[in-house]
Amino acid sequence: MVFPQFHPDSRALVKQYLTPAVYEQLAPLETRTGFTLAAAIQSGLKNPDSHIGIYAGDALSYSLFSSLLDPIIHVYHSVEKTFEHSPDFDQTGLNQTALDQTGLDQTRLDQTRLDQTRLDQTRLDPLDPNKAFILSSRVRVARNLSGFCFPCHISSRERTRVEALIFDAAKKLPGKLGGSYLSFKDLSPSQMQARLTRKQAFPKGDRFQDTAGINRDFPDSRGIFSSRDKKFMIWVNEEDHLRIISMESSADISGVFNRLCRGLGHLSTRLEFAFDKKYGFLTSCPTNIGTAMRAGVHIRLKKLEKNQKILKKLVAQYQLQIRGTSGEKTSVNKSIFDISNKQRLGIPETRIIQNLHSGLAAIIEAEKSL
Ligand code: CIR
Repeated sequence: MVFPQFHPDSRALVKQYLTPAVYEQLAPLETRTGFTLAAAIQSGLKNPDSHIGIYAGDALSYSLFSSLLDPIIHVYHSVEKTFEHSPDFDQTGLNQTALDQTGLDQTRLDQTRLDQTRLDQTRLDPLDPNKAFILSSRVRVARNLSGFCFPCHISSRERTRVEALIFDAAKKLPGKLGGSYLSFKDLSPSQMQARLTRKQAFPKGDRFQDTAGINRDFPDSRGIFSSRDKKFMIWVNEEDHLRIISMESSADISGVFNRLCRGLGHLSTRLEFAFDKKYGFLTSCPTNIGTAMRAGVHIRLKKLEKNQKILKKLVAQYQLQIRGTSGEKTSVNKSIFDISNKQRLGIPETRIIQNLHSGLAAIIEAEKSL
């Protein structure tokens, strides 16, 4: 057993918390599916600019490697050392009898609660009624199917089975959520390129995901389910088995969230998601656990772009995050910022939406006042 050598310039959290003692404890272990510490830290070893530098290969990785993952999660998510994820959805108005009749056990019930959660739109004032700043709103959650390896460790056979299960569940989505599935393997390279340009497909993952093993066999068993109106989507076998997305070109973040809740509720009756009382929904990247939700907008801020100190202060105050125009690790284009929630773990989904809404209202006020 040789202690791994991280790049001298690496500031990855995995480098910080993988002490010789933790390494000695974890290096000989493997999960039931054979996932090891060596595989989990590959991406961090090969990418010196990693922020955290570790991925989970299956649900059990979280408990088996907890002496390394817990301190990373504690720091990244700014949660207590003894964190847990117990979403406190408002149960008022929940028809318990109806839920009992579904025959779901308690764990399944916890998962379906999001379906019962609706943001009362009257509680949230319309943001940007003149459509001067917000170009689009998007809410996504990541999910993995219980009992299957996660994408960095999954076999080609299992990945195909995951795709089939998701396809079966998606084709039963009712009403406006209903649509069709596009399998990437049916596309020629030029058709794939055209879809990528129109953002109707997702590309191979970045070098962080690549070195973690997530891109293996791409584009096999990958694809996108889209509702007819293109406002509800499921990315299949990207960084997680499912990325469930609700989006539209408007500032109606609560409407977008409510659509996501409806879709997720239907899917949860047919698919069992990997969930844990301490870590919440389990994802490939530990940055996504908990609600596994990112809710955000594309917003044009011409004045705040030149006054980023004010913008950064507001973003920190409301626990938000700025990303580049095209997402993680990209730059800002034409003054369009991607602003979304930073908190995901130990916070209910509805509070995430409310914080985002309040933060965006304050940011728009600041932009107007400059
Ligand atoms: C890193 O450690 O920097 C990469 N593994 C990416 C972390 C951000 N997570 C993500 O995009 N899901």
